[in-house]
Amino acid sequence: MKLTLNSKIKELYSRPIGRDLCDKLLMQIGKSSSFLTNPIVGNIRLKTAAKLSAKFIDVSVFQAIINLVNSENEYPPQSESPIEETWWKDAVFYQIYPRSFYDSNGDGIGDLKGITAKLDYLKELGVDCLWLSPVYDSPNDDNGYDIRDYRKIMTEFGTMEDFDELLYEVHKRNMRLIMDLVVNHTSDEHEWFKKALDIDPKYHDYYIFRKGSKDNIPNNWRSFFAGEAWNYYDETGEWGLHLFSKKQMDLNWENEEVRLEVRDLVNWWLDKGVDGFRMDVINVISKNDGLPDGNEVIGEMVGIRGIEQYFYGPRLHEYLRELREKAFEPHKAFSVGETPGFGMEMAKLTTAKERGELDMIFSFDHLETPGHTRMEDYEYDLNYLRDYMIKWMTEYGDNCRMSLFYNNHDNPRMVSKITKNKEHHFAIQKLLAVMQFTLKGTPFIFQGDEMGLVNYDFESMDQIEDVESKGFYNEYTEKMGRAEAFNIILAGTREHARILLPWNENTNNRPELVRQQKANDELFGIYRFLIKLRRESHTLKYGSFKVLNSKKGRFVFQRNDIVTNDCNKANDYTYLVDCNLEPIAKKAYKAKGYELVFPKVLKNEAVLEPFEARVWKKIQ
Ligand code: TEU
Ligand code: CA
Repeated sequence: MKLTLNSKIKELYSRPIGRDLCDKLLMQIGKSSSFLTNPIVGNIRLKTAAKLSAKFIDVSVFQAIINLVNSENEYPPQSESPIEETWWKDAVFYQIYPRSFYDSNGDGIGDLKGITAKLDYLKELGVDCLWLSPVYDSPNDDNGYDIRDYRKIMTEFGTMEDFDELLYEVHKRNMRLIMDLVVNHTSDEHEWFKKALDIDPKYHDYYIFRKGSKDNIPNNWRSFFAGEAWNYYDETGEWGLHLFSKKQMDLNWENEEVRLEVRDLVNWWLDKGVDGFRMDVINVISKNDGLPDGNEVIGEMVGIRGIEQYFYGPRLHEYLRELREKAFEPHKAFSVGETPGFGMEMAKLTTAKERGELDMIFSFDHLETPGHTRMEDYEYDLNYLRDYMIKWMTEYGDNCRMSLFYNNHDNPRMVSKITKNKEHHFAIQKLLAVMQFTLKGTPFIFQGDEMGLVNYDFESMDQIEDVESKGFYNEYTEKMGRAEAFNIILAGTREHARILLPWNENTNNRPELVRQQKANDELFGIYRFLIKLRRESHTLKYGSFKVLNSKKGRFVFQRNDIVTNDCNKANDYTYLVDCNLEPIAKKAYKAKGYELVFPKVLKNEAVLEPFEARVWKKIQ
C-alpha cells in the first residue's frame, strides 16, 4: 500500500526504507527510535508532522521520503536457519591502498612487487584475505578509481605478470585476494567514452548524456567532490553525468550492453583466480527515471544534492542479482558492496543470504558522530560507536554479516578523530583492536592500523593530492580565507590515509621514532595475538552478543557460542570484553569465574585505565 502525506508516522516507520530514513534523522538529532514508536507520535499523520516541523523541514522533504519509501515494496527476510559458516565470515580482511603500501623500486609510489614482498609480513600478522584498491590502468585523477582499461595494470604499479605473481604467492600462503570493482563510472579516457564522444551510437548509450544548451544544465545534482555533477561537451552539444570527479563519467546501467560489459570484465578477473570484489559505490548505479532534481533541504542536510534520486535506486536489486547470478555465483566469488548512505534495512535487503545479491556491505554511519561531518575538526565520541555497534549486533540478523572497520582510504585515521592527545593514542589503538576482533562480524583492517598510524601533520594544500579535498578547498575558499579552508580540509582529508607506510624509517638519532617504532611493534604483536584468538574461537567468529554495561563511557559485552550449520554443539568458551571508552580510570567489571586473556598483565584488576580494554575467558 503506497504511503501518502495522509499516512501516519507508525506506517512510515513500519516500512524498511522509512525505518532507515527515520533512524538516520533521529540519530542526527540525538533521539532514540523509541521517540517514534510511542503511540502518540506514531499516530501523527505525516501532513501534521510536516506542519509541526515546517520551521526546520519543508514538506517537500516529507514527499521525497514518501517517494523513496514507496519505491521499495519488499521486506528483509527474517533469519530463521542457524548462521551459515563461510570463509568470509571466518576471515580477517586487510585493505591495501597500493599507491602507498610499499614501494619496491624507489620511485616513491607503492607497487605490486612491493605487496608481494610484504606477504610474509601479512601472513605473520594473520590476515586471511587482501582487498586491493584499484590497480587497473588509470590517469589517476582519483588515484585509480577512474579506470581507463579494466584489463590492464596501471604502469606505476607494474605489469600483469607482477599481478599474476602476486596472486600466485597469495594463494600459495593460503590467503585470498579480492579486487576493487569500480563500475558506476569509468575514466573519461576509457575507450568507451572516447567512442561515445565520437557519437558512436553503441558507446554513446554506455553513458548518461543529455542534449541541451550550455546554459541549460539537466538537473541540480552536485558531485561528491564539489561542483555540479555535469560536464558540458561543446563538440556534441550535450551534458555528461559524473557523480564523482569531472573525469569519472557515470555508466548507463539501464543499457543491457553496459551490464554485459561489466559481467564480462568481472568474469575475466574471476577466471584468473581472484576470490571476489569490493564494489565501489555500487548502490548508486541505478538512477531514478528522468533524473529528477534533488530536494534542496535534503541536499543541505546530506551535503550532496540529488543523492536521494540514486543512492537506493529503482533497479539496484535487479542489477545486483543479475551480476551475482551471471558472474559471482558460478565462481563462488565473494562480494562486499560499498554503499554510502545505506541504513540497516537497506543493508538487509541487499545482503541477506536469501536475497541473492551481495554477501556484505560497508555502511559508513558509524564513522562520524551524529551532527558532525568528516570535514570538521571535532572529537569523535566512542559512546556513539558503542551504541551503533549494539544496534547492528542485535538487529542485523544471522542471515546478514556485519563488516567491522574504522578506517579506509577515504577517511582520516579514527584514533586521531577520537583525540589529538598522543598520550592516549596507544591505549585507544588497543581498545579499537580489541573491539574489532571480539565483536560479531568480519573485521577489515586498513593498512597501517597495525602500525599505529595516526593523521599526518600536513602544512599546506601543496601536500594534498586528493581530488575530493581539492574540490572542497576551492569551494570553501569562495566563502572563507585560505587558512580557514585548509584547516577544514586538514580535519577530514582522505590524504591522511594515503601516506606511504613507514616500513623502515631510519630511526638513527631520532629517539621519538625509536619510541614510535617500539610502540608499533608492540601494536603489531597485539593485532597478531587478537587475530589468532579470533581465528581459534568459534564463539568470537559466530557466537551471540549480549550487552552487560552500556552506560556512558563503558562498554561491557559477552560472547556466547552458538550452534551453526556446520557445528551442532555450542561448546566453545564464553568471552567477556570490558572496555573503558573515556580518558579517565573506571571501576573494572568483576569478571568472576573468568581467566584473563588480554592484556597479559593488569596494573590493577579493580581499575580500568583510561581507554583500557580487557578480554576474559570463562573457565568452563
Ligand atoms: O568512495 C565513495 C564515497 O562516497 C566516498 O568518497 C565517501 O565520500 C566516503 O567513503 C565517506 O566516508 C568510493 C571510493 O572509496 C573513493 O575512493 C572514490 O573516490 C569514489 O568511490 C569514486 O570512485
Ligand atoms: Ca614503486
